[in-house]
Amino acid sequence: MNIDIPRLEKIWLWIGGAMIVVFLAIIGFMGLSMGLHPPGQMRTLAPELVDTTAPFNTPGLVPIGTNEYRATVVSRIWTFQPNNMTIPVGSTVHFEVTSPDVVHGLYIPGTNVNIMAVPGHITEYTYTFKKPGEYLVLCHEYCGTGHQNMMGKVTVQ
Ligand SMILES: [Cu+2]
Repeated sequence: MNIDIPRLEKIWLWIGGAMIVVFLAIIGFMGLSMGLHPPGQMRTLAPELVDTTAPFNTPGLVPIGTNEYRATVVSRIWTFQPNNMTIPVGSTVHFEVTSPDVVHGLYIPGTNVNIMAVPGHITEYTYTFKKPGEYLVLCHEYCGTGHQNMMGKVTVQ
């Protein structure tokens, strides 16, 4: 089959094709040679090992200094472990979050806490709660039929 393509159209097809090749080459170079990856997912943990691997086998809030805490959170269908945390005002919380099943999110409205809980990865984020009050903890990634019930609470007093 011989299709008669106008010369100008041929030129633009080649330019478009060349751009795709260049862009893919740049992405490949950055990903493979420069080691770029999504932020906050440096640590990995196989989903099937979450319940038997420290610290995620004992999720919870642990004081690690003056007004400083480490919150080890397992997000699973359809709850957060722990889903109720109480801290003094001004506390800095180092979140570390993972999931043994599907992708979840940990979002605390009114703060910058917006964490992806991805199976196989441990996502970390640090936040200082300067205002007292009750903060809602929500899953913001649709994760199944019980998604709307997946919530928790941080009380800052
Ligand atoms: Cu969820």
